[in-house]
Amino acid sequence: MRLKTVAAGLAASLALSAPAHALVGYADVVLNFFDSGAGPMAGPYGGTLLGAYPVPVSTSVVLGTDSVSDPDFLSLPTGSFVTVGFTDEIVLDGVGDDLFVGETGGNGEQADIFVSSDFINFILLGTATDNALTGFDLADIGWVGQVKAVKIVGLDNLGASPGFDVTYIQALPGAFQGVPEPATWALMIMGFGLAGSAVRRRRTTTA
Ligand SMILES: [Ca+2]
Ligand SMILES: [Ca+2]
Ligand SMILES: [Ca+2]
Repeated sequence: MRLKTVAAGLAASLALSAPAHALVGYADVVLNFFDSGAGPMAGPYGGTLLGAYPVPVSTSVVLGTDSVSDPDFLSLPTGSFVTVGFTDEIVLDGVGDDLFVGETGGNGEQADIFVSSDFINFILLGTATDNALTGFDLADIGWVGQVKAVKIVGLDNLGASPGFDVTYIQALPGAFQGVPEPATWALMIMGFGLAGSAVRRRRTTTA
């Protein structure tokens, strides 16, 4: 993670438009999970940093923020994946790194990170490493538009809990905009209304 770039991004986005919402967005829904069978047990497993592992866990442990008091994780052995979505943020390419994937425990694990705007086509963004919050810049792949889903695919069976140990997925200010405010919605609806009446006028004219 390039701290200077992140700091510059933070400063720039705060100067341009103070977000009305939280400063950092987190993936908030699990869309899909696939168990490749490469791990030691069927279904989602992982654990807590100070507890036992590998143990069965809910895939939802990857949602929301990381917490020192509750550092649970989902392990993804080779070929296993989890797909998460951002439903209360609009994730876009902002200044510097935009998306971050957290992994706990340094055992050399890696995962390929894919992004999608339509839940169908997933584009490779890069490879996340172990024991860190790996940052990705959407500009590096020429990404345009909104990231609605992020897919994390485990690449190995390393560590005491085999596979890539996902803790959380985060988007930075500048990389997302809050859900449109009521005033913005009103403007958008007015815009649609105007466009609609223009079409109606043209239709009337041609008729
Ligand atoms: Ca960016
Ligand atoms: Ca690990
Ligand atoms: Ca592991």
